[in-house]
Amino acid sequence: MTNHWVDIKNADVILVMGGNAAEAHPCGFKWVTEAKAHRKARLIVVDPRFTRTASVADFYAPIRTGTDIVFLGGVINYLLTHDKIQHEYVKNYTDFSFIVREDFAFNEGIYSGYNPEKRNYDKSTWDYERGDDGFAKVDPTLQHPRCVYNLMKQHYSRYTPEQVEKTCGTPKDKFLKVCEMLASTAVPGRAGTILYALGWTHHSVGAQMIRTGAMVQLLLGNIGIAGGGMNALRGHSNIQGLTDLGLMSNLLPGYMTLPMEGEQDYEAYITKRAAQPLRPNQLSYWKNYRAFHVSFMKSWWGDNATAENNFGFDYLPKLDKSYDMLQVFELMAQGKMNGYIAQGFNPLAAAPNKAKISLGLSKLKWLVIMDPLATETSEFWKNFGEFNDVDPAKIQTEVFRLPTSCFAEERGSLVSSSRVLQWHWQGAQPPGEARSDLEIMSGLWLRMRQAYREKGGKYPDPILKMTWPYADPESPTPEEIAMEFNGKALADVTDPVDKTRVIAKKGEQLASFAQLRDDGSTASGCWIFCGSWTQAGNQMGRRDNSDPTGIGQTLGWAWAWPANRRVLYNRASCDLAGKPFDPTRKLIAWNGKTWSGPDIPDFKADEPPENGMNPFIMNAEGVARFFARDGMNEGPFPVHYEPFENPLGYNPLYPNTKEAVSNPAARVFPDDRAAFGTAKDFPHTATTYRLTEHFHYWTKHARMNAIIQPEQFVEIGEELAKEVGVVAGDRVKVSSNRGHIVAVAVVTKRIRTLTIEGKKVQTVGLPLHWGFKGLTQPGYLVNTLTPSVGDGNSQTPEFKSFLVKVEKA
Ligand SMILES: Nc1nc2c(c(=O)[nH]1)N[C@H]1C(S)=C(S)[C@@H](COP(=O)(O)OP(=O)(O)OC[C@H]3O[C@@H](n4cnc5c(=O)[nH]c(N)nc54)[C@H](O)[C@@H]3O)O[C@H]1N2
Ligand SMILES: Nc1nc2c(c(=O)[nH]1)N[C@H]1C(S)=C(S)[C@@H](COP(=O)(O)OP(=O)(O)OC[C@H]3O[C@@H](n4cnc5c(=O)[nH]c(N)nc54)[C@H](O)[C@@H]3O)O[C@H]1N2
Ligand SMILES: [Mo]
Repeated sequence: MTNHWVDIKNADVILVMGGNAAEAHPCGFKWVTEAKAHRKARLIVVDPRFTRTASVADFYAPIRTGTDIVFLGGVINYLLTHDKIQHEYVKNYTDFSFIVREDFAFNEGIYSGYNPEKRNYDKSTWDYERGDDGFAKVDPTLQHPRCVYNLMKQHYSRYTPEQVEKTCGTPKDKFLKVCEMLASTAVPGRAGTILYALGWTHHSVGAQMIRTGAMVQLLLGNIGIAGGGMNALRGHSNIQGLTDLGLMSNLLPGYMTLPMEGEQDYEAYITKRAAQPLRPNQLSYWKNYRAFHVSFMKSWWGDNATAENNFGFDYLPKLDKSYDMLQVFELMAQGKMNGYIAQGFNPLAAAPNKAKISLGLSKLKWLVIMDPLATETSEFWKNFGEFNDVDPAKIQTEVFRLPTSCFAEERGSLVSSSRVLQWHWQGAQPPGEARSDLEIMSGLWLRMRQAYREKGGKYPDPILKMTWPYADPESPTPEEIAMEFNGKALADVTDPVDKTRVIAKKGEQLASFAQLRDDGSTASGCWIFCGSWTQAGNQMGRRDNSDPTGIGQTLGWAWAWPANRRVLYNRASCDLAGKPFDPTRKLIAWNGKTWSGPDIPDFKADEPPENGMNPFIMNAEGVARFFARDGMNEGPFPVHYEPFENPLGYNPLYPNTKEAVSNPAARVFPDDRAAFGTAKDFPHTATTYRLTEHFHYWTKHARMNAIIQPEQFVEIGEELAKEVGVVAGDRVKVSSNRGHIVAVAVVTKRIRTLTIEGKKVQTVGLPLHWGFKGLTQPGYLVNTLTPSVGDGNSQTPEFKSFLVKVEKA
């Protein structure tokens, strides 16, 4: 989240789109209720289904799955053509005035630089024109035909209300009503927030859907203000912590990135990431990348990381490609992997195209399961009759099950969607032979190191030179790990201006990432967590919920990254002179000498507004980007592409294209493409989702949950039910080109027939929670049906839009 849970109460308009907060985030949803009760906030829900969130909304609009960019692009078009934008904000704090290179182009769904064989882009034309001074050129009058404002206006001009109705199936009047409600927040003093989750991420254009939402928020001046923001409602209780700590295959802690194979040179690696400012007088905060990165390597390799060996850069793996879930299961299916550790992960149930997952697992030599429960994956080789499709006689995979404890049986910190690191304490002892993940991983690591010591290996240094500074090496404590993530001074750290003044003594915990150095004198496992465990102790354990201004800025409650800041980009809540746009919901202001709170300023604390530094200091341009100059793989402005399995067979926005029907830069492996079906055989559009009564695949092991939601069901609309001759309670067979499931039909008014390009489209709703382990009725796994195709940036699977056929079983 750019903002935080409690801050939702400050919103005047709340758009829940691409998520179902009332059911999947019921505790956090109370802040929506607060906003409605105390601010008369209007809640809008846009979802293919009339969800329980929709049932308490002020306004609901239906949408076809996978078409949110058309809808949001339509909102952008509406805001621009009706002049419903926060002018002062957009003019000063975004890239509206930046001039784009002349050779940048966009034609029928494809941007300049496309390579159809490789299915990727050379992004060099997606950039600004530079002046002789090296800075980006701007035209503050916004007259230049290639300034971002004009390009964007042109780009979204075809996203009209009529087009939205035809492509999304959202009636035009309903769409316009949503536009009007959102537009009411374009004035200073009114705030709108967007809450989203998987309804946006689980698409082959998921990251771009989120981007389009962020663009709407920028036009309205809703980023950086109380009650505003782009708020990702994260899934598992610590999934925010997972990405923060770099547990994605291409990341390092604190959103630093691993080097690629071609990046063997340390200076080049750093220069590429430590962006120089693109405008005069601008701070580009990533210029500190080297300090964060060196401190990170010091934390891993200690005294073995020296200036002479680039602090151990050679020890870091260099990637030939990203090793995300889809990639890993592709390699496994090709027989290119020997072993796999599934730690707190049930891929047979959770990953797309189950047949491919079981094929891959069957080719492994060994599979390690670390889990408190017996998962489907841990018994994938057993033959569960009709629910499983493997022949155990043919499978050699050796499976090791290591029982772990569960979160309530250990202490440590969890990072919430609010970016708040909250310490929690152990509630119970783990049962039986269960051990904590920390202990199991340490045991594996120590034995691996021993094996390298004894037998050598191709390049044992990264492992042999790593520090392991824990009192009990077999079982490091959560406190030791947390202190290491925060980091400490390895030598006296001095003030950069007054070099005689020591700000952190050797051995002391650091107070903030501003104290990190690039000379090896500091260590920090995760720079954004620096400040969470200081000399004053564990900040994550704090429980002071006083809120001096009443807007939910409880800075004494636990600790938020970065720097205990609760609202990111909060400099943008003030005008150029440093006065809050909305004094009643002030986050920070310039008091003549410094920027000060109730929040921690997201800015240089003593930078006078008149110097002209811009608020978005994590961007080299200092302003927010409508034009994604780098970063996004399918282009700088989001474009509508159809889901890979779609009911139309063409792209209604760009009807003449063959290359750009679906995302031209999405990742598709050849065998997966061969497994796609078409609307001729699979005429119904399906989406998958969760229910309040279950948590994924674990709570079916709990008796109460198993009783309240005992069995797989499928939601279909009344018209589809009639069409296929099914009444509520009948058993239906749902098939895709990859397999089928059988389940109970729930016939509902909550899902309606949509008219898309003059054609009727039926949506099928598939909750995902059941399987063949646990106390619920044994059944199929929903991911038997889903296609294996990844978003162009995140490689998140397209779980939310694919084709099936429903028939009476
Ligand atoms: N009770 C419970 N709570 C949970 C979980 C759980 O298993 N059970 N899981 C947790 C996890 S890990 C996560 S990631 C979160 C997920 O939280 P959510 O994303 O809110 O959960 P989902 O139910 O997967 O999907 C949300 C909604 O997206 C809609 N949708 C599908 N396709 C589209 C589309 O193309 N456009 C739009 N606008 N909407 C679409 C679906 O109809 C559904 O209502 O929930 C977390 N909370
Ligand atoms: N079709 C479809 N597929 C989906 C989704 C969808 O919406 N539609 N959602 C996707 C999403 S967002 C997610 S997050 C995944 C979820 O997929 P998974 O993460 O694989 O599923 P879970 O059942 O939440 O958790 C996996 C295991 O973690 C174990 N566990 C719990 N606590 C601990 C612990 O402390 N240590 C260890 N080692 N294990 C523990 C649980 O017992 C459980 O078996 O599913 C994805 N798959
Ligand atoms: Mo999730």
